[in-house]
Amino acid sequence: MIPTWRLRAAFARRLSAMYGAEVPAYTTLLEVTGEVNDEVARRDPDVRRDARRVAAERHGAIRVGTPGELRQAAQVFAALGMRPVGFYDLRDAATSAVPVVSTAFRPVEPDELDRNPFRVFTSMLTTADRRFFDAGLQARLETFLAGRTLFPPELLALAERAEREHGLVPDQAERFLTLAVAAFELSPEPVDRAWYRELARISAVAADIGGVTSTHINHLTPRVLDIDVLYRRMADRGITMIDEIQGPPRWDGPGVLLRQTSFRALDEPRTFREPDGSLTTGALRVRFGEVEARGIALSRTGRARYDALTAETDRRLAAEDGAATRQDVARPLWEAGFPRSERALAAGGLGYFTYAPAAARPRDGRRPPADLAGLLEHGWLTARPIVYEDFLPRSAAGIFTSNLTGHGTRDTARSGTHYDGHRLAEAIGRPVLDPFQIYAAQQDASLRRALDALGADDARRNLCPS
Ligand code: OOG
Ligand code: NI
Repeated sequence: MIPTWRLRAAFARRLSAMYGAEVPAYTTLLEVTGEVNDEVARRDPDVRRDARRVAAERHGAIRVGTPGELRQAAQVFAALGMRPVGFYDLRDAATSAVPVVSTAFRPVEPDELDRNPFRVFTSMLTTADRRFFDAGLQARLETFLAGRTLFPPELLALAERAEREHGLVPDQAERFLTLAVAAFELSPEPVDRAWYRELARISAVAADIGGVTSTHINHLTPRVLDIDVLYRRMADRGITMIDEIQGPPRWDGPGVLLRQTSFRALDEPRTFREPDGSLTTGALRVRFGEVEARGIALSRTGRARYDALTAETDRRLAAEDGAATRQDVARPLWEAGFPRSERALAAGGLGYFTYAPAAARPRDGRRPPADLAGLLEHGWLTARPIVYEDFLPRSAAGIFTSNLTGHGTRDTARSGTHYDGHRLAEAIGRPVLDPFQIYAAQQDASLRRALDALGADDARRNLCPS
């Protein structure tokens, strides 16, 4: 039996090989990422511990058209031990027309993340949203989508079995992986020129999703340990990067959440069916390569602080009117408004950590203090950061938009169809998990164990009330 995590690792590996063959610049990105990661790991023993996980770490992005397609994608990912986590509404987060709502499929348990953390950011077109599609176009779009098959029945049957039995026997695993990777390859099927163009006028994303008869991996993203060095090296190799690194600035304090950047989408040859029925060769520019640096997961309080700093950076940047970069404006704000050390982040309840009794804790009969700050400061507990495993809506919207050719159109006088995590869960037919709850549960369990081991009864009552 090939267990779930081996299926996931093999899928990620094969998808990466397939995408490298389709988009050669992605292979360059992997090379440079590998170089940078080796250099950082040589310097930093802390990082070396995670090097194996980081070297294999990728996220992908796919886009589907309907709740039915999303449900099927969820079935394929369930076979790989990946569950929907988080709800992202990109319709309002983007300045251009991005008519989608999204979730991320990923492993949830810490040991599963350690084995292979592969995740896929998955977006669904909101065809009923009147800001983008009128009733006539909605109906034609839905008819078009209802007529296509993204995932063949044999793939879905194998996925159901893999989910039920927590793995597959080797022959079936091979068949499942072949079909699953093929479902995300770029299709040679001709693109209907007039239909694609009609959708692209409204939104390039809508055309990429609903203008073709299949889905494809949109990008794959390796994890890099120094994204600023990587950004410069890619530029040195002559690859055009987007203007900035998205997310928190580089600064002299703990790295948190997620910093991402990408190279611009490249022309890819595609076959078109012209209005007169003839076949021609043209190009579409939708797929790209992205890279990311992952930092510490933030609690709701920490996230609110991050969002406030981001909003303040926006305000000041607008006031500077082009005289300063985002990085220049953000850094001093962070230095004034964000904890400068991991310990302060932990003690302030802004970030998530796993806690353990310190090996060198006081053994002179003193009682451990009742508060987290005291336990850390006086050497009773050690705190190890929990890595942020999710995404940022604003960066996601930025990634979408920076790679679109046109801005599209949106009728802002109309209101959008309402979507939230519950509605998305109904569409998927599976619960959409709350990322904050996942991190908090992991942190709380470690803290409880550590305090019990220390016999820190006061702290236990104070910090773990339940
Ligand atoms: C997904 C964009 C979001 C990220 O890393 O934030 C994303 C897409 O372009 O389909 O992948
Ligand atoms: Ni991405």
